[in-house]
Parts: sequence; structure tokens; C-alpha cells
Amino acid sequence: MISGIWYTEDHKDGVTLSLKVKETLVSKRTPFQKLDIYETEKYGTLLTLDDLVMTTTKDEFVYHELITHVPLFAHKQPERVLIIGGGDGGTAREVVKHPTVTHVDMVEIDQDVVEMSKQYMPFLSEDLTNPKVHLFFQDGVEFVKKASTAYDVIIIDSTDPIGPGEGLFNSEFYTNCLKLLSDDGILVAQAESVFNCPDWVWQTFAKLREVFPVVKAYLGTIPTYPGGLWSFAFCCKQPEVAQFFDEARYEKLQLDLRYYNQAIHRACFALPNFVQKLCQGR
Ligand code: AAT
Repeated sequence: MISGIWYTEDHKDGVTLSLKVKETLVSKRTPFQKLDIYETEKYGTLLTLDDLVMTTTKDEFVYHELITHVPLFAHKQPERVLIIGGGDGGTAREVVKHPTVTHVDMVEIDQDVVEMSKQYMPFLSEDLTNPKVHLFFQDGVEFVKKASTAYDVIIIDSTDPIGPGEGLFNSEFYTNCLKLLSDDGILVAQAESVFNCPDWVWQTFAKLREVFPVVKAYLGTIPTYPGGLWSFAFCCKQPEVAQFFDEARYEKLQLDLRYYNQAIHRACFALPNFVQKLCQGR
């Protein structure tokens, strides 16, 4: 909601987040959702979908580095990557930093998100024209039903489990993703706010555990997301895969990253007790 010079997001339970706005750059209805882009005073460009923060210039790196480099450095040789959602391009930008990656399929339901990001957020969308990145404007639910070639890493960079993103949080979708995952493959999904939406976190992890043999949780702090402390699900078929971290490759590559490093890779899996209960069903 925009009121005067403030963008205000209602986080329910009597909590809101407000960012001071300098200018509204885009305000439109796409065939799938309401899309707004604002220039804010302190957080740079802000993209919202259905009046919920998707990303901002200032803190996007936390989310995009965590959702990509954790699974990519946990895999011995990631080559084929599938991104579901991620229309702003931030996830694809991080994935193509890995030289082992040869092919990225990105399935975004809403072409307007990609077009608007290309126009107003080039720092996110800069790699969507990379020849390794293949864009499909399609519902991710339908894509995984029909796809047949395996992926080493699947990243679910989706909106919340309401609106167009709802189908990306159910067991049938997860089962189709499991079929597309190579034997040593890893699936990572954004898994919601542990403070503000514990029910969503609990349900997401419970459904993932029904489908995947190994399900772990990791955390990051994203100031403009509800509650700040954000969960991600890390799923695979083999317990050994969940233990591996290619630290030597991390050191060799010397990527120019702002959040992720070796210590973060290990530390992000350390969970407060209340989060263990939510994510591990205990
Ligand atoms: N990169 C960080 C921003 C996002 S965007 C999530 C994307 O998922 C959006 O572009 C949206 O259009 C797309 N999406 C939603 N539903 C589907 C679907 N069924 N198939 C494919 N793409 C879809 C994530 C923000 C995290 C949430 C914070 N509350």
C-alpha cells in the first residue's frame, strides 16, 4: 500500500514494514498479479508483487547469494540448473557465476516481471541474456510435470503460497521436482518467515519431508522480508550429499560475493531451537 510518501506492507499481527518512497516507477496489473516498482530513499529500487516485497537494491544480495551458492557449492559438479520463478533475474545472475554450470532453465510465470526488471533493475537482470540461460514463460507446476531431463540443482525462487505461487508449495509439485533431480542432486526452496509465518514454514517443511529423503533448513537475515529472519529448505536424495561442501572450489573461484563465504555456508545451517521445531517437525 502506498500512503503519502511511504510504501507500507502489512505483515499482519499488528506489524508493518514501511519504506520511504521517492518515486513510483511502475504500477500495473499483469495477467497474474499486481506489479509495482518504487525508488525508495534508503533501499534503492523496490519490486513488489501483490503489494509484498520481492526484492530491493540494498538487501537483494543476501537472498540471491544464499538461495544459489549454498546448493551450488554443496554439489560436486553442478552443470544443469533449473530455476522456478526468479523473474527479476537475481538468482540466474548468481548461478552463472559458477563455471561448471553449462545450462540453466528458468521458468517464470509472469513475463512482465522479467521485462520490468530488465528496464528498471538491470543490476538483477543483467545475466538473463547469458546464452546459458534459457527462459520459459510458463507455470512452474506445468513445466515440472512435463520435463524429463535431469537437473543437478533445482532452485525454487517463488512468491508466497498464495496467488500464482500457491502450486509451488504442494506435494505433487515436489514429487515432480524429485523425479527431475539427478541422484546426487539438490533442491533448494525459499521457505518463508520463521517469525511471521511459522504455519507456512511448518507446512512447507512437512510436505518436503513427505517427498525428499533428506530435508535440512538454513537461515539468512533479509531486512525487508517479514520478520527479517528467512528460512530456506535444502533437500536431496542421499545423506552424504547434505554433508558435502566444496570449500576448495569456493577458494579457487574467488567470486566477488557480499554475503556468502565458507563460514556462512556452515553457519547458516545452525538453527535456533524454535526453528528446529518448525522445520524438523520436533
Ligand atoms: N528473486 C526474489 C524475488 C522473488 S520473485 C518470485 C517469482 O516467482 C515472481 O517473479 C513470480 O512471478 C514467480 N512465480 C510465482 N508463481 C509462479 C509459478 N507458478 N511458476 C513460475 N513462477 C512463478 C521471491 C520473493 C520471495 C518471497 C518473499 N516474501
